[in-house]
Amino acid sequence: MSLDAHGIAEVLDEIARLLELSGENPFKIRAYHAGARLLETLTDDLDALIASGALAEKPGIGEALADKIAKLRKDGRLDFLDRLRASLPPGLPAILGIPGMGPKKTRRLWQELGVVDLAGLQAACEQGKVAELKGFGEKTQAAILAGIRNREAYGKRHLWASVEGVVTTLLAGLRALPQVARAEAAGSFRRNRETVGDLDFLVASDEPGPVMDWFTVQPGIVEVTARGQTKSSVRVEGGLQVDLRVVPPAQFFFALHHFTGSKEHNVAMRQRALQRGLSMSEWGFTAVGAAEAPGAATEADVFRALGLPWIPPELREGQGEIEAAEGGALPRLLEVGDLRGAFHNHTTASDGKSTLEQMAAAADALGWEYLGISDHSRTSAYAGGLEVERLLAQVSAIRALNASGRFRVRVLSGSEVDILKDGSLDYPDDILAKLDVVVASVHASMQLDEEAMTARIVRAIEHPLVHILGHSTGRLLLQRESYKVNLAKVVDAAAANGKCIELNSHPRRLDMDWTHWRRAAEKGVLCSINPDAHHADHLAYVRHGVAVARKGWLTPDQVLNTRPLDDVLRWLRRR
Ligand code: DGT
Ligand code: CA
Ligand code: CA
Ligand code: ZN
Repeated sequence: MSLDAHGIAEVLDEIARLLELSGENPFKIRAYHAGARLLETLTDDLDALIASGALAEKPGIGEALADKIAKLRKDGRLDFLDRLRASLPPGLPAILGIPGMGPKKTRRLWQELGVVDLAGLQAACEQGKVAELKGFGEKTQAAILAGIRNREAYGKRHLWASVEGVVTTLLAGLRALPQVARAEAAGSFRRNRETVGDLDFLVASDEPGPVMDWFTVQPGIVEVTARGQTKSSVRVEGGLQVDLRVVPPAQFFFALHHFTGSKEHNVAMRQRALQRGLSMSEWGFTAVGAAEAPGAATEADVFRALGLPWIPPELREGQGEIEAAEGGALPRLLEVGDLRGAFHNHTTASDGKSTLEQMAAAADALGWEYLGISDHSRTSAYAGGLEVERLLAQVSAIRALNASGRFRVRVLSGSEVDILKDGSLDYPDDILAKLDVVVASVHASMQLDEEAMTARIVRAIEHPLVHILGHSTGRLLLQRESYKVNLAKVVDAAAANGKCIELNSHPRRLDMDWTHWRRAAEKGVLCSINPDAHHADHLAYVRHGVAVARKGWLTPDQVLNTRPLDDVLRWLRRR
């Protein structure tokens, strides 16, 4: 894969670090760093500079470096870099990831203590050897140890929902600065990925200095890892990295598009631009031929220049969105306001924290027409699963509540019935038949092999009294993998039996995963956006489900709980 100017700058910085580890002479090292800075701030078109030979004329570049940049631009890799890496102990570069451990210090620990990897570094610190080295001391040694222990937290991804607060706070703060014309969060956050690696903020301003000053001293920042005129990076509590880039207002929408990504989407857009005689980068368009390069006063202008309508960020995953946009076939994506209710929610009868009445009141407050109550079934005893008598008592209570007229919402009696190990259900048919809505879920025996698990779930889907398959993979994001299941077969079974698959909106579940919905919907499978609420406040989780549904290209008519009450009742009763 070819690299853009920023990608190449990162490689040049890496080369500089590795050269420093090798003990190379400082002039050589400085040249690579200088090359990286030049590329980061390049306003000319890189391809044109390479083609004309003008790159080698730039201050501090020279023929050799220009040659390496051209190779990186073309192939995305360098033999030179591979050889450089191979010449060093393979565990050494990882030490550079520890805060405060630059190449110089790392080289000294290697040369003087024989430290060649993180495990060796940790041992040396624990034995007190690092503190004894000239220029290190107790404090540095303690900081290195803390850094090693934090590494795991720093390396991980973060739930979308858990970083939303940081985004909201920083955006509000940035937008309030007098120097800031615009501010947005780009990257995977803007694309509604269910987890994010880091946050990418973009600001339009002619005065980056004060913006960076403000950004790097915000409360909650535990470390400033880079502080520059155009880009700064910090870490906040929990290890989340936050990047801020400040660009001149005229570049803002190009940069916003670029740093929203995805990489795959960007590559496809760049190819399309080239076919139209435009070279595209995060700085803007450059005309390759005689044509004039258009600017952009909105993000839609960027797409318009390539003959496309604006593509919602959620769809920019390089999965055919450009073709769909070209053919006028972009979907009208689901919105939270399209929802008229939901089916999978718990109460204090099982493991919920809110009563039936509190749940109904919360649904009323959202203006919902219907609210499904589906508490756990008897086998899920750990979760207060209901014995048959208690379930029947709840059915009567719900009937009475609806008759009382206390709430506008129509409460539907239901169950989240366990799919037992063999695929049978946790209540007999005559009991299930009394319920308005039956959600069937796997909660135990998750270790089955793929074939057995798939057969188990398919059997539940085929059960005539089941309406909806609950959280279809059992995953807990960043905590527990999906159980082994062939989702293509599950989707086919749902299609063949006219069943609905849930999009569980709990921010740690969000399954079925967004990558499966487009195909499922094309096969006619209905989606149900369910909050799986265990508290009245959790009904609002549906917005996370909607975010993922949008990534899955879902339109309102492909989602059961956009339909009015009468249609929903008809659909539920047709079994
Ligand atoms: P993340 O942070 O792992 O959740 O995912 P992203 O998509 O936020 O990725 P990130 O933070 O590395 O970069 C933000 C965007 O910048 C990415 O979606 C596309 C753009 N970008 C970054 N590096 C490259 C690159 O080498 N080539 C291209 N075409 N775009 C890139
Ligand atoms: Ca990111
Ligand atoms: Ca980033
Ligand atoms: Zn469940």
